[in-house]
Amino acid sequence: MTYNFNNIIIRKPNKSIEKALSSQNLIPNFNNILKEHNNYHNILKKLGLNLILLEPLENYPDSIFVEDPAIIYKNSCIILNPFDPSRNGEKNIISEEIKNYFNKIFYVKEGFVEGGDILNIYDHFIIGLSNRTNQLGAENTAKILRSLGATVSICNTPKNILHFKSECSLIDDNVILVSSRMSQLKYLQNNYELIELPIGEEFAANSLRINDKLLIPDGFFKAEELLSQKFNVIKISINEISKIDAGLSCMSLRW
Ligand code: CIR
Repeated sequence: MTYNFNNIIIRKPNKSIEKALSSQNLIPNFNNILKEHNNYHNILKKLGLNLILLEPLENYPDSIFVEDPAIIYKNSCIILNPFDPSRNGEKNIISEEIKNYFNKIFYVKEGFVEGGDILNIYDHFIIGLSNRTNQLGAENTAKILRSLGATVSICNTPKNILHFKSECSLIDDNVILVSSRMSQLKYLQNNYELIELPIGEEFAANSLRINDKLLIPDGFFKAEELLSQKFNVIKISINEISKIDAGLSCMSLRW
C-alpha cells in the first residue's frame, strides 16, 4: 500500500546543511534543523515505524533529503540520479548504506531524476519533469519500474515548483492533496480526486500520510481545518527546513 508503511529511513542532519541549496538564498540554522528533525523522527517512531537512522554526510549539504536519491518499490530499491552536482554523489553512498534491506537494487545511470519528482499511487507512478528531472531520467526510471510490474505516466511539473511532490501528496486511496497550481494539471484532474489547498498554503500540500495519520506542516490554518475534518492530523513544525525548499516527505524513504 502506498501509505501503509512499516519501515522508514532517515538521515541525521549534517552541520554543512547551512550550505544547502535554497531557491531564496536562505541559510538555515543547524540547531533549529536538529530540533525539527528530532521531533520528526520521534513522531515517526511513536507511529510504530521501524526507524533506520543513517549517519550524517558533511560532504553533502542536502543529504538529509533521502527521498531524492532513491525510491523503493516491491522490496526493490532504485537508485536515482540527482541533477544538482552538489547532490549527485549522495546516490553512491546511500546505495551502499541501504542495499541490504532490499532484494534487488537497480540504478538509473543516464538522465537525471530525483525522488521528489516521483509520486507513487499503489502500482502506479507519476514522474514529473522538472528542473531536476529530465525526459531521459524519467524514461529510464519508468523502464525499471515497468519491469517490476508498475505502470508509469510522465507529466510536466508546473514552472517554479522545485519538485512534482513539493506541492502534492497522496493522502487517501485515489485522493491527492494539491496546491492550486498543481490542481491545474489535467492528468491529475482526470485520474484522481483532488483536495485543493488555498493560495498561500501550497507548502502544506507536501503532507505525509503514514498509516492512519496525516502529518502536515504546522502553521497552515486553512489546511489544518480542512484536513482535520476527515483525517487524523499531526502537525509538525518545519519552518527551518522549509528555508531550503524541503517539506515532510523529503526527509524520509518509506516502505
Ligand atoms: C534541494 O534543493 O535539493 C534541497 N534543498 C531540497 C530538496 C527537497 N526534496 C524534495 O522535495 N524531495
